[in-house]
Amino acid sequence: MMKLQVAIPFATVLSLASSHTIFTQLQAGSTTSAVGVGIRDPSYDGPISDVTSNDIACNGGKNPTTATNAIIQVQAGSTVKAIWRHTLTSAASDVIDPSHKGPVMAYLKKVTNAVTDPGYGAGWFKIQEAGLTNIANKGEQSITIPSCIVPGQYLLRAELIALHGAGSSQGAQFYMECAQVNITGGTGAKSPATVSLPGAYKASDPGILINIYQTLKGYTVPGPAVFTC
Ligand SMILES: *[C@@H]1O[C@H](CO)[C@@H](O)[C@H](O)[C@H]1NC(C)=O
Ligand SMILES: [Cu+2]
Repeated sequence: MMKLQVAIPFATVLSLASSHTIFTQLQAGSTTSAVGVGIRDPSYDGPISDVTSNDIACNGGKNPTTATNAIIQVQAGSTVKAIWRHTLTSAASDVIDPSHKGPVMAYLKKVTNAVTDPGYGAGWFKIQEAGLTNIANKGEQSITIPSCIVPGQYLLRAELIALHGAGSSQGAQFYMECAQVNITGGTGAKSPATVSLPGAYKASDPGILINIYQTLKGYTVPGPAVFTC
């Protein structure tokens, strides 16, 4: 729970369909993945609005995603960056329309095969969240990979929720993509509690059904608590 005072200019109510966003690249160590390499990117940048859909896990379905055989190597304990862009070809200056205010989050799911696992279902745990700050920082979302999880293949799901239309049911816009990662160096000392996607969110959650065009006394980020070692 965060105490925030949020003032949003009235003009930003006029959001455009063209103002969506995609998690296009992952920076891990000194390497930044090329667009579409190791991340299941959709060609269309539109949101998912139904939290009960399988598409809430790794997109796809409504916005078909492109498969990739690449797996991105990630060091446990390191901080990686999910890079968000308006479209697959947008420059760093074009992240998202400023009207799209809301939280960012990151989840991991341990999988046997990061290339073929469909993503949806049980096994997800949250490793990062940032309240209502949205996408400051030129679209770079910093995510620290826990040092105490078991090494191996995971899906890394970065998510941004835009709340400009969230005052009505199914008005929140969920943007997410899954990166296919191989985490090395984890101690395996802890086993995170997990949730299912779909399942972890309800359309009526206070962080999902919310009118942000008012002075907010606080904001409750949806989903489970962040796992820490
Ligand atoms: C994951 O990393 C380990 C340790 O470096 C390596 O042995 C293994 O081949 C990697 N697996 C994949 C799928 O990249
Ligand atoms: Cu949008």
